[in-house]
Amino acid sequence: MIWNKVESSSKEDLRNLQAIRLKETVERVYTLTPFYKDKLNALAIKPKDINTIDDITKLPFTKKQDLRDHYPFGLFTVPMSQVVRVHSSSGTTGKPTVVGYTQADMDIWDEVMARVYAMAGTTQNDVVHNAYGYGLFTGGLGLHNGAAKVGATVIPSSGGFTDRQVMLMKDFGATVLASTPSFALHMAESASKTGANFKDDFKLRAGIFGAEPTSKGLKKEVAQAWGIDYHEIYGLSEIIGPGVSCSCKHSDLLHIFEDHFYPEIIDPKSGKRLPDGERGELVITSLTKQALPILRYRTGDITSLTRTPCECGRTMVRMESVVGRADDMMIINGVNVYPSQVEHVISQTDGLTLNYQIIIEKKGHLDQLDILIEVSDNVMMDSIGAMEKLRRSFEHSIQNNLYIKAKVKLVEPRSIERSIGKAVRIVDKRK
Ligand code: DLL
Repeated sequence: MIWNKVESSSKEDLRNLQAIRLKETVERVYTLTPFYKDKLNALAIKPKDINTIDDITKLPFTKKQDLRDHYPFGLFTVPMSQVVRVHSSSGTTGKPTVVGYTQADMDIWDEVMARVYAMAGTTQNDVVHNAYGYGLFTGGLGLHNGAAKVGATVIPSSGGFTDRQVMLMKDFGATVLASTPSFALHMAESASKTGANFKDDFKLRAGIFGAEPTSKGLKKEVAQAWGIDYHEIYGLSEIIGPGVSCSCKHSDLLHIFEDHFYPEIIDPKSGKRLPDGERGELVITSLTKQALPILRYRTGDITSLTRTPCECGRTMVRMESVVGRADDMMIINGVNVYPSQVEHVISQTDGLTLNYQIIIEKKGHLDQLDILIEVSDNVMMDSIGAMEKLRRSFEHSIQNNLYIKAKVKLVEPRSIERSIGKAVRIVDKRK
């Protein structure tokens, strides 16, 4: 089901629309924020120099630090009397990055979220169980308003209280689950602990999962555990919140709503634009935002773009699932590794679960990587020989696949602390 026919626009129509919107955005930030005026003047760029969407490469980048430097509302282009909502990014250290919305921004957010729900086939006949956290984090309210816009019944359960959530999902007949993938797995664990029969006790048929990097293995496990279609959603508060892109039922690639958010991929080191298909850092320009328009925002997320047609009929550019964040990349004795690559190797190993934690420490001059992993319920922890064999075989797989040495510790099922929102996978004690 396609929510808005713009999602199937011709390339030419889309480029024309993007050009008009980019020009308006540049004019807006140039006249209303001294920050962008100074940046554009320094590059000798005036709004009149922006005429096609390809002119976007003339524009400066915006970084998270720029938002922090103007904390809390310094980059807003409207008076506070026009700001109807404030959210912030989910970082836990330092000052958060604060974002604001006018009513028109809220309407766009609802619109793109309705497109997301339509991708997951959601209608007024659905019951959406929303376990994303409500509050300053954009997940809860973003997923809430989109579900309301398509007319579904929303259960605003927020995060935490896992056992209770599972009970409510069953009793209220939820058909669509919205949560982080790690929390969905956590809820599946909790449901199976109670001896639930997933097929008969629950009515779930689809899930909208995102907000954290997730390996193919974990996605498969969530989809299989609940017996549902897995739709991945991507987004970030600086651009709108959830609803920048989402995967339809035909592939794992995520359609970017590029009539509102213009994507580019750059080499994170040189800042040079990379061609379609190559992995690099995702940069996004908001094309319609009023309260906080943002030029070429460096998301820090590593992905690639593809323009091959999709069977669903949507023509908008697609991104692959985020491989990791540029700043989550672990450099272990000179080798670059993303946590999702470790997760992938775990998912390929029988007897291990996707509940794990990576701990990095400095031992002398060398980095030491410890991986703590819970074994599956069917692994006999009291068979020392079998456990040692499993441990060694996994250590070899890590070395063969990722070219790093790791010390692996296998632990009992359900012994690693679960997080309510985004999973905490890495503890870097070198920092
Ligand atoms: O996490 C918005 C969101 C809420 C997206 C609910 C999806 C569902 P922030 O708290 O600002 O916003 O964090 C944004 O989360 O730059 C990525 O690093 C990460 N992220 C979001 N979606 C995905 C995803 C929300 N599907 C940051 N895969 C982004 C991987 C994701 N990482």
